[in-house]
Amino acid sequence: MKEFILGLPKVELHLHIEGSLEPELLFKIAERNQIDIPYDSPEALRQAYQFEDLQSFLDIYYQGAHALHTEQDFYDLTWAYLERCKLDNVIHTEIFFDPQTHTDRGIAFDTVINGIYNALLDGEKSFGISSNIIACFLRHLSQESAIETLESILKHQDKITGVGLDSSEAGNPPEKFKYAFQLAKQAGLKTVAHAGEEGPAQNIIDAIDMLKVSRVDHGVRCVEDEDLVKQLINNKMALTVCPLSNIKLRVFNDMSQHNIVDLLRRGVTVTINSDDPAYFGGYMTDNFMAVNQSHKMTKSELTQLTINAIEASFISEELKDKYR
Ligand code: ES4
Ligand code: ZN
Repeated sequence: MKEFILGLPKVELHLHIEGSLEPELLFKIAERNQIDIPYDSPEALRQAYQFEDLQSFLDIYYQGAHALHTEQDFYDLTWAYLERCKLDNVIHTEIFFDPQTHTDRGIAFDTVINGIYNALLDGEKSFGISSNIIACFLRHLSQESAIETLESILKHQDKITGVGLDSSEAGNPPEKFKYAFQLAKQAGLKTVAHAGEEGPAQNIIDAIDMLKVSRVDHGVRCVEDEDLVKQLINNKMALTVCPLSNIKLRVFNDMSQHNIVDLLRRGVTVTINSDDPAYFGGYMTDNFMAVNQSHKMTKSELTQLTINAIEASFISEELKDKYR
């Protein structure tokens, strides 16, 4: 099955590019930017990646992202991720970035988007990997700040497909960003949001109703509301599930407790994604392998995960036809 999974074409819909920063690259970038890292080696840093919950992860993740300064840094980060995509047979990826993590410390929006975008263009040329960019608002910050960020996003709308919502879910419900998302939609951007990761099923309902999302990031707590699960099935609303992330952040105790295969068998449009692979211990193939190991899936079920991701992606209909 390892060979089948490795060879299976994959589509990634939930990947924070800052979360793909491996300790080795972090050390290299920090050195050239003359930033001090309070660890002796990349191995020592990796050892420190033990999390109790979402917030304990986010604290370390934002620290790591602060090493990124120049356009070259963002290019190198994105390029390293694309090289991993190639190894994992990822044919299309839709990547998140967090503009405010960088603009709030004086890095220009242009620096960030140009570095990421140029690497993606080269990834398409060299590896044939197609891609889209989604800019996420940090939900622990204000809606005002999100709207200010939206203005920058709109200046680069030729490179950005949609907006998302990430960071601390507890205490920052979808409702807080209703107006910012309305403005984004009016401008022609797609919308997605993290919901039902650590927050309740109600956040999934609100992301769909108030933020008009095209898909839900995580969404695994939908099972707490039977009517919602039925609605997700009927409306073919996709969930971008991140199995290894959910174990690392203790959303589930272990992989055998994870509900993704149950949801798949019930007809929910679930997909497998890597979230923050440098922090959670695995890229796309690793996530597929981990789920298959504890749930024993058929080839047809594994293939369905890719079909679901193609359908839920923001690729043009022509390109979808090519991938189908
Ligand atoms: C994230 Cl796993 C997760 N959840 C919410 N926000 C995030 N940002 C980066 N990874
Ligand atoms: Zn995420």
